Amino acid sequence: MESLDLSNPTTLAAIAAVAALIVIGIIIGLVRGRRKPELPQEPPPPPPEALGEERPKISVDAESEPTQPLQLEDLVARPPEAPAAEARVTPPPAPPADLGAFRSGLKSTRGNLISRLAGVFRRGRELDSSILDEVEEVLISADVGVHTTERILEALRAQMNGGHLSSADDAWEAIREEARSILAASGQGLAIEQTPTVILVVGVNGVGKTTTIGKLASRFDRQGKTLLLGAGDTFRAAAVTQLEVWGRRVGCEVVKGKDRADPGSVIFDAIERAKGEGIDIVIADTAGRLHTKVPLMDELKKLGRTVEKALGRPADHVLLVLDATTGQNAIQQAQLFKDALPLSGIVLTKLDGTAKGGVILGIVDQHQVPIEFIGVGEKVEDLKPFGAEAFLEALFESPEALESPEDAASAS
Ligand SMILES: Nc1nc2c(ncn2[C@@H]2O[C@H](COP(=O)(O)OP(=O)(O)OP(=O)(O)O)[C@@H](O)[C@H]2O)c(=O)[nH]1
Ligand SMILES: [Mg+2]
Repeated sequence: MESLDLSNPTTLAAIAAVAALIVIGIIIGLVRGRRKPELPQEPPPPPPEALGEERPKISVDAESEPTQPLQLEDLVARPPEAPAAEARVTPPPAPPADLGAFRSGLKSTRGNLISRLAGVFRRGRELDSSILDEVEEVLISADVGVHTTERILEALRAQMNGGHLSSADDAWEAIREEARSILAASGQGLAIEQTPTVILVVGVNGVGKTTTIGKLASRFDRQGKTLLLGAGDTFRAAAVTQLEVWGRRVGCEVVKGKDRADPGSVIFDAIERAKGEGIDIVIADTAGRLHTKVPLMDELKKLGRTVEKALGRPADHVLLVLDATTGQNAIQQAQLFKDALPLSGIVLTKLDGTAKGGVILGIVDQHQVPIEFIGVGEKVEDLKPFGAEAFLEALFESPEALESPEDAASAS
């Protein structure tokens, strides 16, 4: 074997190259062997209990279904006693607006109107024109009024002549349908679109204006609106005090003037203040005055003009309060107020009393002014938005419903 010539530079260079390759190989081997431990470790998945600790707001339900991807709603805190399954139940559709209130409020009406109509349409009776005379008598005695009674009879007659009434149920349905079309524009609610929205509340003495204002203010307050009440009934000191009591109860301020101040100036101040302070709603009380005294009606017209001056437009809503127990008189009052101011809606109070609810049909039909609220008691929660369907449901509940012992007693 030939010995290496270490004096030869070529041989030396080859040896150096081989040595360098060996060193590089060793280094690469070392690096490969050490790379794994040097890399940062993937964090181990936290145990479920640790997750539970970190996310105390996640519902029990979400944790019991670990295979489900986490949803945004799972991160929303829920009270522990409200299981998620319950929270996800679709709420039942809202019942027609306060059917219960109408039922009890119209109890005497149902006793009067519906049980008597049920008597007219008793089963097996032949439907001839003599039946119309009886229906007429019942409707008139239920305060529906001559004008509206005639309208309903006309509808019945037309159906009868056209051969569409073959049973008592058909006749019953025809009356209900006519009532539904009379009430179609009622119960739309008061639009609160402008700031401030001004609501003038008018009506004769004692119908429930101030009480209605208090109840309305409470409703709006619960809806998060800011309110100012205007004590426009400056003729009686007690009227201002009564409004102040409601203001304190609701937590809103009352703008008042000096004794016997001009009602216009009080309402003007209230509107100016609401404009300055960005208040949502001004509700103005007015004196309950005798509608037969023309100068007092003139006063109301003047008040309307003052509102327009302060607001730059007429009052957004003029609500006429009528006492349902006054029957046909309420229909006449509506006419007089309508002549003084453009009425936008009616509040019919005291339907819990001896009122005959038929008057609702008469008022709306005759004056074409919608009913927006009904009063069924003196408490703050006794003002209900008028819902035509609920009203009809309660008023025209099947005659059989009256055969329950409770209703039979009220019908007698
Ligand atoms: N049963 C019943 N009573 C009511 C209802 N609304 C108001 N009242 C009562 O009717 C009476 C007169 O109510 P007010 O609010 O003072 O009537 P008003 O129209 O402001 O009367 P004046 O200020 O005198 O013009 C009060 O005793 C009220 O509690 C109602 O819906 N049902
Ligand atoms: Mg009053």
